[in-house]
Amino acid sequence: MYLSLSVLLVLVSTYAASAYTPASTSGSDLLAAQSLIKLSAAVADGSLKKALAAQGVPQTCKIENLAIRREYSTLADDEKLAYTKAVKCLMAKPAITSSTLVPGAKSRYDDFVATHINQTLTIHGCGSFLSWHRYFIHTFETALRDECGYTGYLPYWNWGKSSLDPINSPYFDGSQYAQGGNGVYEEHNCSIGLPSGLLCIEPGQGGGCVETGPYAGVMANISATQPSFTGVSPGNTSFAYEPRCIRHDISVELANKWAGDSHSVDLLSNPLYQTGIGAFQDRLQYTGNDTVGWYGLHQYGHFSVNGDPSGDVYNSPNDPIFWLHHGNIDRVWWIWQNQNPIDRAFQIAGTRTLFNMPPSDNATVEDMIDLGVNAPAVPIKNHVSSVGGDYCYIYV
Ligand SMILES: *[C@@H]1O[C@H](CO)[C@@H](O)[C@H](O)[C@H]1NC(C)=O
Ligand SMILES: *[C@@H]1O[C@H](CO)[C@@H](O)[C@H](O)[C@H]1NC(C)=O
Ligand SMILES: *[C@@H]1O[C@H](CO)[C@@H](O)[C@H](O)[C@H]1NC(C)=O
Ligand SMILES: *[C@@H]1O[C@H](CO)[C@@H](O)[C@H](O)[C@H]1NC(C)=O
Ligand SMILES: *[C@@H]1O[C@H](CO)[C@@H](O)[C@H](O)[C@H]1NC(C)=O
Ligand SMILES: *[C@@H]1O[C@H](CO)[C@@H](O)[C@H](O)[C@H]1NC(C)=O
Ligand SMILES: [Cu+2]
Repeated sequence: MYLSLSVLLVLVSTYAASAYTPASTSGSDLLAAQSLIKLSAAVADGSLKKALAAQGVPQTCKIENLAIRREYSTLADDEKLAYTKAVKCLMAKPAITSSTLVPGAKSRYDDFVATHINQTLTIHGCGSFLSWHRYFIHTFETALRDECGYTGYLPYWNWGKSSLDPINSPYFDGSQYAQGGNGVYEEHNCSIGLPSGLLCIEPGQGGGCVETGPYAGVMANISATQPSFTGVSPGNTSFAYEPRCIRHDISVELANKWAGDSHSVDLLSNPLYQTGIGAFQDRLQYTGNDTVGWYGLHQYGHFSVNGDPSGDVYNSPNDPIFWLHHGNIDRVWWIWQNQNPIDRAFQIAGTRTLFNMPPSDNATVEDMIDLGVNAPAVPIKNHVSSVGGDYCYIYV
């Protein structure tokens, strides 16, 4: 009796794991296709090149060099493994960052984490958010290719696909083809959803170390900065070497409520967010105002993975899902921009500090984006088009 019950349980859990079906993202995929057509037209008739040139930005992208970024779940198994292998290669290479400046930086991967921590207060909730992260993920993609022999491009995580069942999804199912698994169960309290603090994230089935998937056993090296997950403490000093496991508590509740494709479609077509880049980027990054809570898709991605470092805005790139998540952040910006490629290319809104604290001047497209040891500083205006400046990529 006992035996047959456990056999049954195994069968049921095997069935449950293999029963994952992605939810439809046809709404936002259609918007992406429409944007691609508009972008192609603006390239073909020379109008985008002219608009970029008027701001002193060259357009050197040629069709034969065009990189195509694809949705992670559409990659073949060997392509997924090649991507993961390159990420792990960066984790195994020595850091460039000086160990005096950042004692916790042990790997090339950590160089990226250190840069993000260092600038967190001037690259989120402000004018450079979208362009800074576009340059950041592009630089990471370039490092994978130039330093680790990767021949593909950065994949992205279209949140809607895993909105019904994130834990068994190709991003998090804990197989070697995923970008992680859930953490082992560890008791914990709800986490406050930042920045509004209105919505508590109920504890899920994880909370402890991630012991499955290709990054099992990988240590986060640089000390936590502002952890929101219960039981994780900030480092004794910033940038300290405080190695610890990566933890997840993937939230099915958040995925169900805030990641469905209708949220992406709303962001990209509701007239409220079509008025200008300010309204668009605010909806993407907030979790509500003083009275009403929600999860913008940017906050959703980080906080639905939760744990450490995804629950720590500063250290979030220390979780490899960061790159796929920000791939899709960049993609939704790209879709939004290319709904009107000329008018929307150079739009910028917001100041130079997180939620304008302390108060600062408005950001401009002439502001420099500095990625520390990872890449040369380049002005924002060179990051406004995926086929302008040094960029040459599209999303499919
Ligand atoms: C942390 O440092 C160790 C070497 O001390 C390295 O093996 C590991 O990959 C680093 N972690 C990351 C995320 O780069
Ligand atoms: C942090 O930024 C400051 C100011 O730009 C820079 O001097 C310092 O080298 C940076 N530190 C790291 C770890 O990148
Ligand atoms: C959860 O919160 C309660 C009440 O504040 C506290 O007593 C308990 O230690 C917390 N549990 C964890 C795992 O942090
Ligand atoms: C902070 O320093 C204390 C004393 O050196 C040490 O016991 C503790 O483990 C450190 N904290 C972390 C998170 O490493
Ligand atoms: C908060 O957001 C809701 C929904 O968007 C809106 O109706 C309300 O007016 C906002 N309240 C404040 C104080 O901004
Ligand atoms: C900064 O931008 C805001 C919103 O677009 C605008 O109202 C304000 O006048 C700008 N401030 C300056 C000094 O240009
Ligand atoms: Cu960030």
